Amino acid sequence: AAGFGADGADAADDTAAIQAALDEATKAPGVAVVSLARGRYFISAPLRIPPFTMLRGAATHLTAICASETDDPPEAWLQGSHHFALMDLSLFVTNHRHVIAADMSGDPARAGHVAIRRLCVRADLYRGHLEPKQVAERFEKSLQLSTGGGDTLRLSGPDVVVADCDIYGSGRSLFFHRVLGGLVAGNHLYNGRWGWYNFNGCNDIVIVDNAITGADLMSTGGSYSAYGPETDTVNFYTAGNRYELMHGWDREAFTSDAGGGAYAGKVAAVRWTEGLLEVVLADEATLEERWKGSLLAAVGGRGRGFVAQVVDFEGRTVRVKPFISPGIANAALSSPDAWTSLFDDTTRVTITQLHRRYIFYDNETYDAGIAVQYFGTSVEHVCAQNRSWRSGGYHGWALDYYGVQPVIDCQWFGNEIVEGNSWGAGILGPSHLAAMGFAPSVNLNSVFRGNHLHNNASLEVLAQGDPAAVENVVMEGNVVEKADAGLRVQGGVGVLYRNNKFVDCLREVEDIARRLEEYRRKIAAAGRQKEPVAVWSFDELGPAGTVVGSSSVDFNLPAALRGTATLAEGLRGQALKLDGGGYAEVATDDARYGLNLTNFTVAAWVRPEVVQGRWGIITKRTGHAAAPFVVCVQNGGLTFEACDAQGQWSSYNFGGPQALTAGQWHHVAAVVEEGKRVTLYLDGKEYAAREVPGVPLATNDHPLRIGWEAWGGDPPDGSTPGPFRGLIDEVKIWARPLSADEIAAEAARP
Ligand SMILES: [Ca+2]
Ligand SMILES: [Ca+2]
Repeated sequence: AAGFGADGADAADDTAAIQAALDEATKAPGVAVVSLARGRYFISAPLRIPPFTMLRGAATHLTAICASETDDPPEAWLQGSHHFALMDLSLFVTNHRHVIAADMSGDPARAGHVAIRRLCVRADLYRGHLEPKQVAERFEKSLQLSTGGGDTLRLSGPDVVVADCDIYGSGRSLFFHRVLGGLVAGNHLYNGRWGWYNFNGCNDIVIVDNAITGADLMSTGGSYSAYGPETDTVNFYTAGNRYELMHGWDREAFTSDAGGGAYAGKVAAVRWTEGLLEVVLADEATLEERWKGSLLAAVGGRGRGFVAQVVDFEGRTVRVKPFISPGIANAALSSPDAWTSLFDDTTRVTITQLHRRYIFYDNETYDAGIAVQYFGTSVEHVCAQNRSWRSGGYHGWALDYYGVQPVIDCQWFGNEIVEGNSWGAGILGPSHLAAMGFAPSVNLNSVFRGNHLHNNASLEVLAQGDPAAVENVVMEGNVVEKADAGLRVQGGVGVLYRNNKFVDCLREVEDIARRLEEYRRKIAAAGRQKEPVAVWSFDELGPAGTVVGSSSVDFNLPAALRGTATLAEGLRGQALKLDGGGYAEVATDDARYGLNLTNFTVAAWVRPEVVQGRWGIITKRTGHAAAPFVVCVQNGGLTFEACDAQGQWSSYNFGGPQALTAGQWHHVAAVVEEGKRVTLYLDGKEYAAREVPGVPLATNDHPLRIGWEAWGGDPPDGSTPGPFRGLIDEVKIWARPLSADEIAAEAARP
């Protein structure tokens, strides 16, 4: 470019000279190289890199381009379309939209064949002495480009290489869209404010030996997604990368992502024809061109676990290519009639985006919400020999994510959770390595072998909405040390756990489904008794600061006084006295598992000092979680809330009008007939009621809290708890619905 007047030793603008050299390069036959000699070059407008052109400096640290400061930056400072390369340069940019961009169509005729090597980018639209208002304006403007701001590198099409670069930008560090064949190796990528990285609709990608750092307090991580016209992302190899400091948004160091689906339902017929399987859907599907290449999977009934890729379709007939070994295919081909019995009228299939064959190997994650998450569809992924510090851990999560998205045939080998604290807003819990499924979706055939969880992390099987939402899990040869629970099993069908080693765990295997089942039997017996299963009269302090709960069954239900909770003169004898800084907690197994009641009554005497706002009376949860009952004072009224087994709160929640008076004793009661009706009583009279749909209540393993709720305050807010202020006395729980007369008798003043 020196021949065109670019001078790296003066402060004069070099835009025209470098652009002239680049334009001239298009006249050369074959590939042209435009060289920038050692020095510093200034540009005031974007450079356009023509096809078949390389812009190359003397070395990364010897040739630098600096873009002038402007309030109106171009779409990208370096803009190419296809067949271009940038090498051995540094680029310094203040205000920017995107920094380096190519044709993003993914069309092989006009996108792709891009190489970016040994490039250093420092792009910071917040550099210098901006006023807070200017920072806010620039941030908001950047969000018009993507939810993570402008892209530092933005590339598309076949054959894309980004290697040995150092990429620091204000928004997303890297955006690959419809890249077919990509290598991202040896880079340091810095995600900016709300920034992340994303591979959308890409196939055949190798991501090795990179460091990916959250460069801002609000940076997050990255994803492989299939959004827009894309319905498949296939073949990712991710190894030897380091992910660190992801604190913004959901903090996912890695997640797959692509909500959507074209069909979820039954199959009318199936047959083998012309080398493909023809599946006739029982109902109408919303199939568009983009669903070619997507996943068809059987998620329930006969043939569940079958996976195939959609080739084409006409009406309700979908032609698919099964993902099976050639041997099986040959056997089936020799007798095509065998395919007609693959499915029957119990079969449920889904057509949804395809994520297939991701390998995560030898990656390290520090400080993230999750290290590796399969969010929805994932087929044949392997996650092996990865290590995590202070992240949520690793999981595959089958979801109903705007479509039924299964997890099928995924494996987890030799991963380590070295430090296992999972931290969120005011929440600190154990990390996990988990197979999770949310009905009507399903997680099938997960294998966990040889993983090592060093501290505060658990192996977990979690089926939500239906025990069969997770089916066929093998967990063997794993080691869990220093954890509350070594292995937690909540639901699941065909869960095999054996030969795992638990060292210094409070509980080794916590099979919650099995424990709930045992407790359900006890509760059923208790439901036949007239007397309550639990009574806390708060009359005297027992051993270790607890108040003894009496029980008609053999439940051990001591209520521990927490914080500033104390006892004071109450309605009958003494009562629980709360000043907003404490509560009583019943945390035994008998409470955590046994108080997952189905048909029941909870009642208490309360004398609130404050009735405005939302304050817990009796709740079975210690944080935001599905709960079988939550009874609160809310804005002068009384509310009942509960989550159903399918995760919906709307089935059960309701409240009544203002009726409580601060400083006066009131008797409150909730009578719950599961799947039928919930009735609230105030001072012995029916106060509010609602019919509820025939859906069972959620269960959890949380303690019972008296005088506290996870979601509260004035005004009520999800980020602040609602500790009760005032007196609570005579808290009672029955394992049966009481009649109106019985409630009236309870509410009779002493
Ligand atoms: Ca110059
Ligand atoms: Ca009392």
